[in-house]
Amino acid sequence: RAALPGEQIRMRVYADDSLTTDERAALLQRPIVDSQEIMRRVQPIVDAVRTGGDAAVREFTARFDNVELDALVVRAPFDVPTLPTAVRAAIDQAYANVHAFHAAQLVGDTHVETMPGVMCSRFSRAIERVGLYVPGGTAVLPSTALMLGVPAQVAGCREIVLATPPRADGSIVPEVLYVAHKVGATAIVKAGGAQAIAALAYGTESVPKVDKICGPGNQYVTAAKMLAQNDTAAMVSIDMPAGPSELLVVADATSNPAYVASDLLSQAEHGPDSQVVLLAVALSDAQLAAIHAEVHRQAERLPRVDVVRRSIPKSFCLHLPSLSAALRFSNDYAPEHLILHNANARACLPDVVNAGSVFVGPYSPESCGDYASGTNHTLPTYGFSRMYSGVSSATFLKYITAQELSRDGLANIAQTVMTLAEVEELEAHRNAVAIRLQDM
Ligand code: HSO
Ligand code: ZN
Repeated sequence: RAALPGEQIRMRVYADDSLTTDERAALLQRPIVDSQEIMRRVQPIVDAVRTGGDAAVREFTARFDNVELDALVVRAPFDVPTLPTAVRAAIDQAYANVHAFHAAQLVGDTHVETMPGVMCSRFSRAIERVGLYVPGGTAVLPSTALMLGVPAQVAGCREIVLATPPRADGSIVPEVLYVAHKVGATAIVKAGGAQAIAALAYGTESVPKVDKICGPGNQYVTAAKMLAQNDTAAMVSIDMPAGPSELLVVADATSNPAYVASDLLSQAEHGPDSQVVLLAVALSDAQLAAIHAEVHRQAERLPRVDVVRRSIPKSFCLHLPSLSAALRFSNDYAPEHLILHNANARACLPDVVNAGSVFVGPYSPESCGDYASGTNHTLPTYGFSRMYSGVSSATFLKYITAQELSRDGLANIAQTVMTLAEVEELEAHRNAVAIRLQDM
C-alpha cells in the first residue's frame, strides 16, 4: 500500500537468517505481469497501423495523446532550437563522454589462419536502418535519445529514425530535437506507444520501415516490440525485453546513510512500479534507522514525492550477515543497476555475475550513468541481466564471417571435410571437395 501524506515513507525490512526458502524466492521475483492480456490489447493497434498506415497512427495519437498532428514525420536537417547555454553545454559534455566510451567498443576485424592455407575472418557491418524509441510519459527523456542515438551513430547506421510522443501542441521536445541533430538522426516520428513501434516495424506512407527497434518503454511499447519481432512479415528485431527500472544497493557500516538514501530515491522517483532493493550487510539497528530516516527526510522534499510514496513501500531492505551473502543475493536477483556502497567496493567486481551496470563506491551515483559518464542507461531489467547486455555499439552491428582457402589449404582440410560428409551421408558435400582434389 502507498504511504499517505504525513506517514513515514519506508521500505519493508527482512532478515536473511529468518527467511524460508520460499520467502527468499519471493523477494527475488519481480511483480508478475499478465503479458497475454497486454498482448491482446496491443495486437489490434499493431494490426491497425500495419493495414491503415499514417491515418491509423494519427488516429491513435489523437485518441491516446490528445494531439492532432500536422506532419507525422520530420526529416533531417532539423530546425534545431536554441537551448539555454547550460543545457546545451550539459548535452554536449554527455554526448562527448558517451561517444568516447561507445567508440572504444568498436573492435577490429578478426583474421585467423586455422590451418595452413585456410584463412577465416570476421568483420562487422552496421544494421542499415534502426528505429530508436524515446519515451515521453511523466518525464521528458533527451538522455534516452542520447543513449540510443550515440551507439547507432558510432556503429554507422545509414538511417536512424527516432520515434517520440509529441508535446500537447504537436511539437517535439527541444532537447530531444537537439540530440537527434547531434547523433545524425535522419527522421523523427512524432508518435509514441504501440502505434509508434508498429509504424517503425512495418513502415507507413511517411514512416520509414526499420530493421531493428531499440529503446525502453511501458508495457504496451514492450508488447508491440515483441509482437513485431515475432511477425516474420515485419522482419524486424529488438534490443531486449524490458520491464520497470530497478536498483539494488549494497551497504555496510562504512556507507553514508544520506548517499544510500539518495540513490534509492533516484530510482524510486522513476515510477510507482520502480523496484528498489537495499542489502544491509551487518548493519546495527541505529545504522539502519539512519537510512530509513534519510529516505523519509529526502523523499518529503521531492517534487515527485507522490511517486515515491507508492514505490518505496513496495521496495525492501534485506539484512544479511556478510558481503558474500549479499553478492549471492544480488547475483540471484540480477538487477538492472547495482550500486556497491560497501568498503573495498572495487574488489567485489570479480564476484558480480549478473547485473546490467555496476556503480562502484560512494562517489558513483546511478545518476551519473543515467546521464553523462559514458556508460549506457538502456539496460536489461526484470532479471534479464542474466542473459542480456545493455545497449552498446554492438547492438547496432552484426558480424559477417568469410573464408578463403588456397589450393594447398583445400588439400590440407579435404580429408576432414570428406569424412564428416560421409558420416552425415551428404554425398554432394563430399563431392564438392573431391571434384577439386582430382585436379590437384
Ligand atoms: N534510470 C533510467 C534512465 C534514466 N534516468 C533516464 C533518468 N533519465 C533507466 O536506466
Ligand atoms: Zn534514472
